[in-house]
Order: sequence, then C-alpha cells, then structure tokens
Amino acid sequence: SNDDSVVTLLDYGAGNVRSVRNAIRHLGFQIKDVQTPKDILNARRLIFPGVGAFAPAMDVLNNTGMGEALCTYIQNDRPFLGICLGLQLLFESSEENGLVGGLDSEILDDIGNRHVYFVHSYRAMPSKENKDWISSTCNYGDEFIASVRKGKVHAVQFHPEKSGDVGLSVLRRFLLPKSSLTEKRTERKASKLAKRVIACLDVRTNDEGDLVVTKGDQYDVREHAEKNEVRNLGKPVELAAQYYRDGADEVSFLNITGFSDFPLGDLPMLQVLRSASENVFVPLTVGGGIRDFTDSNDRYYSSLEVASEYFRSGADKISIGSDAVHAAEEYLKTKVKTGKSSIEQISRVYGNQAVVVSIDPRRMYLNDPSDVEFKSIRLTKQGPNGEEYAWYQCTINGGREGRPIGAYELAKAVEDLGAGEILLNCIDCDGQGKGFDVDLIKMISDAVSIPVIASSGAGAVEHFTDVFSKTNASAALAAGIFHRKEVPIRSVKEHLLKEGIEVRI
Ligand code: 1PR
Repeated sequence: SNDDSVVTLLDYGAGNVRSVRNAIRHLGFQIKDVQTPKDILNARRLIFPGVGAFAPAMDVLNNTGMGEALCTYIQNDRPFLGICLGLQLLFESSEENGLVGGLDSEILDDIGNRHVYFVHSYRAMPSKENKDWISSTCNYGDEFIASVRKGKVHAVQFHPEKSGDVGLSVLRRFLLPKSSLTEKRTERKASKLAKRVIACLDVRTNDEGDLVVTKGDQYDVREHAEKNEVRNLGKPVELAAQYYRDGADEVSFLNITGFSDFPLGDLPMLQVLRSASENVFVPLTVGGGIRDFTDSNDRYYSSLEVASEYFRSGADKISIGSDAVHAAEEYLKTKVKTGKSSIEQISRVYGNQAVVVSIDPRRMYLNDPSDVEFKSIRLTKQGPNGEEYAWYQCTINGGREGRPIGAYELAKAVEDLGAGEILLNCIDCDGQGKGFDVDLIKMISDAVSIPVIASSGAGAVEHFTDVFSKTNASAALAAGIFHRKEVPIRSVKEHLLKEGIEVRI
C-alpha cells in the first residue's frame, strides 16, 4: 500500500470510534492503529477521535506513554486532527505549552453556513491566552471553542464523522493534499442551533425469525387481520441508509422486545448497528434492553457492559426505557444517588450526552388535578368525558405495565441522575398521525434543561412546525410517515425552513 493512503488512528478504547473508521474508509483511506507510542511519532498524519470522559482518557494516555508521544508529535507541527475530546485534551496540554498563531483553518473551507454536529458535556472557552489559535467558535449559551488550528495541528469540537456531507468534507480536506482539492472556499456565515429531525426504526424479530422494522398503533405492532402478523415495513440497515441520504439528522433504532430478550443474545441487532454505521454519517442511537442482566448460565452483565457493546458496534448514544423508570422510582423514594443505576454507570464512563432516556407515557384523564400526587396539566383539548386535566403515567415493557410515576417526575429524576437527553413518546398519539402531544411536550421541555425529542403522532409537515413553535423541543422524531413514504424528510425540512425554523439542509 502507498503511504499516502494510510492514516494513523489513536483509539484508546472508549466509545464509538467505529464511525470515524468508517468515514475514513469511505473516503478511500486505510487505517493504521496506534499500538505503541512509536507509532504516533512515525505517523504521516494522525487522527485522534476523543469519545468518553476526560479523566479516563487522560489516564490511558499517561499510563501508556502515548500522552508524551502525542505532545512531541504536536510540538513538531506534524499533521494532526483531534475530534471532540481530542480537542479538549489538546487544549489542556496546549495551555501549558503555549500554542500560538494560526487564525484560519482551511479544513473548514466547505462549511459555509451549513451545520455540523456537536455532542458533548464539556467545552473549552475562549480566553486571552488561547484566542490566537481559535479558528471557529460556537454560540450556544456562551461562546465556546468549535475548532482550533496551529500550523498542521487541527482540532474540532464537533464530530465531522457525524455531520453528513459537510463533515466528510472536513475530513477530506485534512486527509488529501491541498493540490487535489478545489480551491473554492465558501464564505463562512454564522448559523444557529438547528432543530433536528429524527427517523426512528422500531426493530424486532417477526414470527419468521427475521429482524424487521415494524410500526405500531399505540404500541400494538400486529396486524389485525386473520394472521395477526408483526407489521413489516422494511429492513433496518437499508432504511437507515435511505433516511441518511434523505437528510435525517439522526437515526434511532429501538429494539422493542429488548425488555424480554437479552440484547447481547440478540446479536443481529449488533450486526445491524455495525452495518448501518458503514453508510450513515449522522448520529445513531440504539435502545432496548439496557439493564443489568444475569443469563441462564448465571453470568452477570452490567448495563454498562451492554451499553459498551452497543457503542463498540457503532452507536453514538444509547437509550434506556424501562430501567430508567425503575431507577427514577428508587431515586425518588430514597433521595440517594447510589451511582449504580444504568443511567449513572453509563453517563460516568461515556458522558451524559451519550445517555438518552426514552419515556413511554400514557395519558390519564382527570376531572380534578388534586386527585393524583403527580404533576398534571390543563388540556388544550378535553378528554372523552369532558375531562379538563390529565397526568401522564410512565409505563415499562413497551407500554405493557403502568407504574406509579408521572412523565414529569421521571424527567426531572433522570436529569438529576445524569441523562443527557429525553426521547418523549406518547402511547395515545403513537401511529395516529394526528400531531404530537403538544401539552405533554411543553410540560416536559419546560421542566428540564436537557434536550427533549418530541415523538409520536407526526402525520404532516405542519405538525413539526407546531411542536417547534409551541414547545422547547430540540428535535422531533417520526416513524410511520417516513416508513410509509407519506412525507419525505426533505419536505419536513423545507417546510420548517419556510416557516423560519433553523434546520440542517
Ligand atoms: O424498555 O429499555 O427495553 O426500551 C424499549 C424501547 O422500545 C423504548 O424506547 C420504547 O419506547 C420502545 N418500544 C417498546 N415497545 C414499543 C412498541 O411500539 N410496541 N416502541 C416501542 C416505541 C415509539 C416510538 C415511535 C414514535 C413515533 N415506539 O419509537 O417511533 O411513537 O411513531 P409515529 O411517528 O409513527 O407516531 P427498554
């Protein structure tokens, strides 16, 4: 192999580096993995994708001598690209070493005013000392550093491997010699945080034993014709690739029978992730069955082990449903964070941003809010018997069992425990195509400071504008309308744009 086609990758073994690998291969390059510090010093170009939390990453680098090699490599101004935590780690050492100079970064030349994908719990702030090597910043709350550059050393806080075409072009500009790239440079303009449109694939094995994308009506996924089959709307890997091409900002896989089948026994789901991540360069979330588990041979698996397997297979975030309800109930009862819940364990190692909690609430109508101890709301549309209020009861096991906790109480509790995002379904609206439950979504998105994904009920482009204009939802998710090809993702985006809502096109 010709050396120019080889990229050295520093993977210290935490989180999903599969996507970076897939993106590099997709651009026609081969990967050489760093085994020893010497591999770093001998690299022609080095990519350091940082995923996971800061402290464990630093430990690994320091204990293996990689940290020192990395410092030398960077000080010698060798071609380097740090991603996400790869920027923050560089940042720490850079402060000490006083990186200066370099105001622009040609690897960002194709971005223009398009959006890139940020997912992180910590950030680096601009200061007098570092202002000279900042090549772009991001405005979200305060201004923070989006990328830095000095000489041949680049680092980006966002994930180019998860930012669609625009992200791939950042990688391409780093990897290819300048002469082979078009000189054209798009003018960079400020963009705002975009609302996300997410395609969701509910996956399960059908009665023939095939893994299929299915879709329920109020969580019932079986046909009501004589054969009572599991509805089959397509193949998971193919549909995910199609939604990526259509412009989905993220793709979610929910293993909807994960509560009863152990997901590490369900290897096809891991294979789905591995294959999907070869062609999908936006974030992938996977949920279903994430909990502590003892198998029939008495082998114990922690929820962290289950999640780790998902991350290794290509997931960027994991989503917890039933187990989050148990954890929240326990936490509200004892008021103690044990550190042992799945939410706490996984967020400690992979960061809060990698932990989504999926809530499956059912509307419970009330005449009088004081009838229940849970937070209720006054409905914009009365219940079937003229009820003016409702509370939203959390369920587990795919809606099969109601629990004594409301969606509001659950959302607040899981935010406290370290969840980084909430996927808010509504069983009553699921598959109905009559619009999102705006009352519910407003209540939850006003109550927490983590992003809320509105889900269940999308039937037309207007429903997306409705939920984004009336609530603080950061993203909207739909399944049925995309699977049945009733409304393409592109139409949703175009409509939102027309209505003045910022989206990634
Ligand atoms: O409890 O941790 O094992 O996770 C199980 C996961 O599977 C949960 O996230 C739960 O929401 C999901 N799930 C379980 N059973 C079903 C089912 O449908 N029988 N699917 C199910 C939930 C809801 C959304 C759906 C939206 C949008 N699906 O994912 O995609 O409602 O649909 P629409 O646009 O067609 O209205 P655990």
